[in-house]
Amino acid sequence: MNIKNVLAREVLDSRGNPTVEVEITLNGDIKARGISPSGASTGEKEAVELRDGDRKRYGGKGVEKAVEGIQTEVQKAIVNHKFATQKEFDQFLIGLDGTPDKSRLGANAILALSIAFARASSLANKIPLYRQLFDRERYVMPVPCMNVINGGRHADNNINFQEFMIAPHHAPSFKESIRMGEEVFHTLKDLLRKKGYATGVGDEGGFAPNLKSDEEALEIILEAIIAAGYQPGKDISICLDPATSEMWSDGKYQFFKSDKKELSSDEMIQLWESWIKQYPIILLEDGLGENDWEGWQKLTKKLASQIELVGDDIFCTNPKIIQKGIHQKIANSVLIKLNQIGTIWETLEAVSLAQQNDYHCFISHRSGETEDTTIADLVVATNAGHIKTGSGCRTERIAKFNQLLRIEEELGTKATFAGLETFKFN
Ligand code: 2PG
Ligand code: MG
Repeated sequence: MNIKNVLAREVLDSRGNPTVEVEITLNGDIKARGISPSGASTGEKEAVELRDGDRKRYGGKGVEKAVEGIQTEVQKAIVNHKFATQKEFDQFLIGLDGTPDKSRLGANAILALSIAFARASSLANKIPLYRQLFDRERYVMPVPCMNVINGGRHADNNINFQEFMIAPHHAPSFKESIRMGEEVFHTLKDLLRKKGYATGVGDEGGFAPNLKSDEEALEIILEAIIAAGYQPGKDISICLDPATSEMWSDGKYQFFKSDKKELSSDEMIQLWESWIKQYPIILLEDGLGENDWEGWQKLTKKLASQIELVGDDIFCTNPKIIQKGIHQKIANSVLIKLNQIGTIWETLEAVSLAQQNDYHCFISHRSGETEDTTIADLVVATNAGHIKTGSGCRTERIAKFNQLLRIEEELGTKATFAGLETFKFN
């Protein structure tokens, strides 16, 4: 791939905050774009976004410096250069940046470049992006884990935990699975309205009502699943991301919204044990915080044989940290977010390390998203079997579902739907 030109610009994410878009042109005038997403409940060890800090523009969130770095330094370094593979391109950028956390050029700049290069390569090779990322005979279509009730840092309501997801796994295809999910989503809206709750949505398109408790979120989701004509546990189960790093302070978990209680690490584990007994929960992400490794070991020992325990903030999609986690028997699954590590190649490295060690990979969007649908192709490429990319509305979320519908159609008999198996451990 010979790079003819690279352009960058400041565009906006789904929260109306600036982010970086890159356009790469290859020889032969093949042109492709990439846009970086952005998180709100970020892990401490994530690759660093470069933001201007000039409070007169976008409250300091502008990305003009990141754009300028691409237009000057990166452009000079990559235009008229040949890169044979994604690895070569991404390693070149990592070397050019020169910092361990990509803070000089910015992970937002580097990821947008990396995505644009992957897309340009797929166009040059005349293959779909998922095949460019990983060429296989057969692919697995993911279960969409839809975040139907938003709380925590993603909504201004009184729910402490960040994400209450439904996983419509008992379906013959992705297409049917997303239909089931949407039916529950709409039924849930009617139920909330009937109960006098607000039906406005949070950052990821899930409802953000003021409920009496976090448990009520589970109860009302179950009610919606049944009212939509499905059986909880058999057809549709529940996945949670309470994002507890956000609650961890002074060695305790502080509930910062409704019922301002504090729980110890052991008490949090007890809470999860009781919820798992009571509700059809099959996946728990960030059930404990990123700085509670001891708690995580206990949690894993207790619950890893029963459900998928996903590490998000604790791993930050970073192969070095994932390796440490595997060694210390932390979790049994890794959340995969492109911009936590900052390049496509390192993301694929993180996935293969996890999969080689029998960890699951749960592919994820960020709460600040765009029309870029790369994660839809990524989940198919990696055969990861499940994705979270928001709820049943908001186009920056639905764009990924729509891309998955196209991919499933294109793959035809070369694809199978993941189903409940994808959450199980042998
Ligand atoms: C998470 C994500 C995505 P954010 O915690 O898993 O749902 O949120 O992008 O704000 O980190
Ligand atoms: Mg998370």
